[in-house]
Amino acid sequence: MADSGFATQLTATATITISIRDVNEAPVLTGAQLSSLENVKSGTKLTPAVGSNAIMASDVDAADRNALVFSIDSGNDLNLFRIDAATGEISTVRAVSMDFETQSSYRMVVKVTDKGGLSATASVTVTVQDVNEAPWLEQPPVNASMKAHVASSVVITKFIGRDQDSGDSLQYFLQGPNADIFSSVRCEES
Ligand SMILES: [Ca+2]
Ligand SMILES: [Ca+2]
Ligand SMILES: [Ca+2]
Repeated sequence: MADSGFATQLTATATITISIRDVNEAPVLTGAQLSSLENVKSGTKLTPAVGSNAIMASDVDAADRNALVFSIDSGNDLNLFRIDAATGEISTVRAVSMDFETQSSYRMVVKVTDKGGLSATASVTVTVQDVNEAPWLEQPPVNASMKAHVASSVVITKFIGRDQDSGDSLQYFLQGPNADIFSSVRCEES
């Protein structure tokens, strides 16, 4: 400020203090594509799929940075998964948690909340990878009887093999001390 009414100009200064009040800002969450083999045991952590990062959250407020809380907002209807509230890591809950043949992918919405109650959500997909599972005989071994001196190609007994994996074809073999008497096993689809 200055006046100009006289030969000598006078000036005055004042200091103004502007205080900026911190306002809480919402966290930011990045979703992920996760992956797991089927049939993994409870507590197995899901890993990022090829080309994807893990779930990541950030918050511009310094006080919130290490205090973000993760939760699964929706999509976990079967309670197959749990999320670590502090790290955002997702792991399986149930003993046989995911069956590729029943469902090969899941989609969930994950939420992160800061101390002030502001939140962000992002989607997470879980891809289940197929594992070859052992076949089984539907009918357990039985004692079969037959008459002596029968012609060849007589059906003595029948076993039905099953396999969970849709792409598998089954082969049947006889094992044991007398296996060579019964020369061939015929497989029939049923
Ligand atoms: Ca915040
Ligand atoms: Ca399988
Ligand atoms: Ca199989």
